[in-house]
Amino acid sequence: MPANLTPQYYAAEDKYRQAQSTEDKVKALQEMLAVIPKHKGTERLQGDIKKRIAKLKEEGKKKKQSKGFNPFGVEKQGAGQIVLAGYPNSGKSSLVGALSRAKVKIADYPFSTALPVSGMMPYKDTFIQLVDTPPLSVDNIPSGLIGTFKEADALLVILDLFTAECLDQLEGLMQVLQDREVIDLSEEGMIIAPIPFLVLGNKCDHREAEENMQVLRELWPDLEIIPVSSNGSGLEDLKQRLYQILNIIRVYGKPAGKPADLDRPFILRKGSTVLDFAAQIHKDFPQKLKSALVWGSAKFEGQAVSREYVLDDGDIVELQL
Ligand SMILES: Nc1nc2c(ncn2[C@@H]2O[C@H](COP(=O)(O)OP(=O)(O)OP(=O)(O)O)[C@@H](O)[C@H]2O)c(=O)[nH]1
Ligand SMILES: [Mg+2]
Repeated sequence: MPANLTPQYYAAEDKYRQAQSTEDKVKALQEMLAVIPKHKGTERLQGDIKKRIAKLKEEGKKKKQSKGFNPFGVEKQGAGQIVLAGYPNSGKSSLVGALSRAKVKIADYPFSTALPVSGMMPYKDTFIQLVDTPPLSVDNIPSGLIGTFKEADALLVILDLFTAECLDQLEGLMQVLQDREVIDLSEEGMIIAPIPFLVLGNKCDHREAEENMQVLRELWPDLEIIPVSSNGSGLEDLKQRLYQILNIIRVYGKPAGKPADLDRPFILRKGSTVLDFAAQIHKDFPQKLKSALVWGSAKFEGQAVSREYVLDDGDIVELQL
C-alpha cells in the first residue's frame, strides 16, 4: 500500500536529518510521528519512528548518568571524612574493615580495591567517615583519586611495615601528594599540609616491622609514624588520634528550661565561638544572639558567657536570644 507522505512529513524528516543533538533528533522524530498520515501503508514506518525515539531517549539517559556520576566522589557523612592513601597490599581495606562495618574487599594480592568505599567508625558519640581507596604509587595514580584526597578533611597515609619497601612507599607517596598539590614540602623538608594527615606503619605485628620502623624513623626523623596492625594493635589509640587530626569539637544544645540534648552533638571546628554554634543551629540566630550559658569548659556550671566565648569539646550551651 502506498505511504502517500505529505510535504509536512518531509519537512519534519529534513529537520531530523539536520538535527545535531539527541534532544533535537527526538523532537524532529516526534513531529514526524505527529504529521505522518495514519493508515495501513505507514504502519511500519510509524513503528520504526517510535523505536528510534525510544532508543535515542535511552542513550540520552545513559549519557546524562555517566556525566553526572563521579565514582571517586564520596559524599561526606558524620563528623569528618578521613581518606586513606597507600601502596598496593599495604592493608588499607583491612584497616577500614577493622575500624568500621564497611564491606571492604581484603585480599592477599595487590590491586584488590578498584574504587573508594566508605565506612563509618564510631567514636565517642559521633561517627567518623573512613574512605578506603584503590592503591596509589608513583607509577600508578588512578584518575580521580587525587580529587578524593583534596576533598577530604584529613588523610591517612598507610605504609606496609611487612616489607623493606615501606621506605620507598613513604617517599613515593610524599612525592605524589606533593606533585599533585595535596601537600606541600618546604625547602627544609617540612610538610605543610593544607589537609591534615597522619602516617601509619601498618602490619606492626610482623617480625620485620620493628626493624623497618627504625629505618623509617632514621630517615624521616621529623615525621611521626604510628605503628598499628589492622589485626588490633594500636587501633584504640588510633581512633583518638583520628578524632584529634580532624580538629573538631562536639557541642550540645540545651533549650531554655529543658534538659540538654545529649543524643546528638553539633560538630564545630576547634576554636569555634558561641556565635559559630548559634549560626549552625539557625541562620537567623547570630543576629538575635545576646549571650549564652555554658556547662563544661566555663569556670562555673551554667556560667553566662559572651557571644565570642570559645567553646570546648563536650560543652553544653544554652543560647540567650
Ligand atoms: N599480618 C598482617 N597482615 C595484614 C595486616 N593488614 C592487612 N594485612 C594483610 O595484607 C593483605 C592486603 O590487605 P588489604 O587490606 O587487602 O590491602 P590493601 O592496601 O587494601 O590492598 P589493595 O586494595 O590491593 O591496594 C591481606 O592479606 C591482609 O590480610 C596487618 O596489620 N597485619
Ligand atoms: Mg584494598
